Amino acid sequence: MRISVVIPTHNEAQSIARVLADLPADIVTEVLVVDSNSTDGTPEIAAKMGARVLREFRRGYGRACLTGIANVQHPDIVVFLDGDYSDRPSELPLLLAPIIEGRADITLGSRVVVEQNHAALPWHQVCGNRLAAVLIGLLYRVQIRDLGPFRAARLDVLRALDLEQATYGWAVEMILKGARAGFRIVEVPVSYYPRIGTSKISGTVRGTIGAGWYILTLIARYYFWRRRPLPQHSA
Ligand SMILES: Nc1nc2c(ncn2[C@@H]2O[C@H](COP(=O)(O)OP(=O)(O)OP(=O)(O)O)[C@@H](O)[C@H]2O)c(=O)[nH]1
Ligand SMILES: [Mg+2]
Repeated sequence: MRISVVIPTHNEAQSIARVLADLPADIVTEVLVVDSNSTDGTPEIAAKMGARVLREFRRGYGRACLTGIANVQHPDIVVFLDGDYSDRPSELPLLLAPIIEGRADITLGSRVVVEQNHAALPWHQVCGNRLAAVLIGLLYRVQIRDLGPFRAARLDVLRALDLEQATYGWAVEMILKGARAGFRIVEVPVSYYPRIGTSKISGTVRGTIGAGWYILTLIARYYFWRRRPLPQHSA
């Protein structure tokens, strides 16, 4: 099995070395750091540690992940991981197992299951993600509890979903389209710690409200406004 790991970064010089060092080298085939305009030496550190670094000058978390998907070198599975050392790269096998065993097409690292994680997750993020997860359960019949960034999927599944969300929508698009296409989405409990360095997205109440509103409207939009027919997955 070939495993590619995609890590979006924007000024994560304080943490990127730890993230890369903790990746299980015997499992991972390729590490792709997709960097947007860092000014703190993040890409240089990543390159020195053996990662392939891509420059993506357009900002947006989803954009960086999409650029990663477009540039991975023929993996069977793609793993998405943040560069702030909130997730533990050593837990990557937990995300891979259900896919390798043929039980899942997409796996999502859920941060709300492990009790010790609660200090690292601000209440506004927990509430926003819970609300989105409940809505997804009702409208799309996928039972999840979180919208964590640490996740994995088969490359052919990602390609079939024709993902396009370049910002906050990334967190839900693969779940919504994946559910509608009949792919199996499995949640896996993972550890979560306070980030190293400064927040770029949802560390603030303002950021969470912006992201939350965007995500909730997208859940409704994809449900009511079936813009494009999606490929039906059999088996
Ligand atoms: N390439 C790229 N990476 C980004 C961009 N914005 C954020 N990132 C990276 O995406 C990852 C997630 O960003 P975070 O700031 O941790 O967002 P968050 O996890 O919602 O918020 P925290 O609770 O502060 O951790 C980090 O590795 C960031 O460096 C961007 O515009 N482009
Ligand atoms: Mg983070």
